[in-house]
Amino acid sequence: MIRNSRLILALDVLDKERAIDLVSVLKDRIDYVKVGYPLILAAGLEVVEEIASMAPVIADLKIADIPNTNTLISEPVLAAGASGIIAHAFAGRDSLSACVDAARERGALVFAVTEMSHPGAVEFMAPLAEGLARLAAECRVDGVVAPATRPERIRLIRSIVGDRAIISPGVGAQGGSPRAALEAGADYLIVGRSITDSPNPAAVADAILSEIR
Ligand code: O7M
Repeated sequence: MIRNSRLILALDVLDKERAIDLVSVLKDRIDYVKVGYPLILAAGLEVVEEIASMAPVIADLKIADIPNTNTLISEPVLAAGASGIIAHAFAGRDSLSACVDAARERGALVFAVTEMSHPGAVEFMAPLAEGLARLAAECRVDGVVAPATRPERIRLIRSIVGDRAIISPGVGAQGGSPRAALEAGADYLIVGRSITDSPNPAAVADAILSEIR
């Protein structure tokens, strides 16, 4: 993985021109752009191709279906130029492996979600997170998603996934601290609204970068 800034921009905006403007301004400050359902549904899959021509894209479709459907979801988004895809681990070994296989065929990265960052994740995901992280490692994913809102959980998941990457959402708008997430073992911070909703996205990105340097 590219590792310069350790920032992944969550590009959850609905307007394609705004999305492209944000990437133009921010591309030298981030390692990847994470594009998910909001922008892809609003602007079409072509938006992945367009953004991928400016910065590496991780497609966040949180893929969680049967293996055959997972393959059918993964392939077009990889063909559109995504450098990585994100799948849920909870759908099980065969489903996650289908995403790993699709990514490998394209030389792309694959990440598995373990425990999510929002409060509701403690209801069902947290009790399963260690098993999900173990499964992700066994399926040879490149990395896992773990919550910056609960740095102690990043620490636990790090102890399971070894040197696989941990990408961590939940800083800023969801209340997590960039520095605490990295100190707990995250490799990358996924940051959306605190940058994209700001009147000065570059200044916010720069402030986060200086906090974590
Ligand atoms: O910084 P925010 O809160 O505006 O955006 C965070 C982004 O990370 C947004 O795109 C979420 O969908 C995503 N995310 C979480 O917030 N929590 C999770 O547990 C997982 C993700 C994610 O990216 O999963 C792959």
